[in-house]
Amino acid sequence: MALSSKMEKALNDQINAEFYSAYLYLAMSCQAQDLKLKGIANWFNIQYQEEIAHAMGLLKYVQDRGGRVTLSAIDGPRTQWENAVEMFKNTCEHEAIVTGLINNLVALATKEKDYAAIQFLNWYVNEQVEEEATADEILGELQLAQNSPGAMFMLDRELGARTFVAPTIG
Ligand code: OFO
Repeated sequence: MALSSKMEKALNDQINAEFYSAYLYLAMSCQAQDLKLKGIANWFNIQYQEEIAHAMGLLKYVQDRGGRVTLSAIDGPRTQWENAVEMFKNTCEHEAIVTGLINNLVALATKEKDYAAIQFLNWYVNEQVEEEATADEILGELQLAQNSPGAMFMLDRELGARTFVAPTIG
């Protein structure tokens, strides 16, 4: 079954949103580097790569369904945060917005009776649960460590150990 034009447009919009997420996390990675938080800079760099993978997963799906990929301009992200807590607060807010976007996509696929798309999008639904939980957990740890340089050092080191594992989407 071919993608409906509404579905095709919505998936293209989501490709753009995922690239925007990548851009936002790359900006956070650069800010963390400026703040000498190398581990957090690494964590956000991996997050940037994850978001690119999310965009590419959607892009491939549009193509697999015989749709047309239309790339559009990516908005410039915010580029300054005071500290790591502010960055992770922003991450939590941003992921909640993305969860809303994914939910809207599922709602549209349901309305269009596009059961294949619902199945595919399920991966993203689960991924959002994971992303929101992880960001929330790190925010909590950072808030605890905020006033202790030693604890912050350890946490930064821990976040520096994150490596990129290409996700298997769909
Ligand atoms: Fe693509 O999950 Fe974050 O935004």
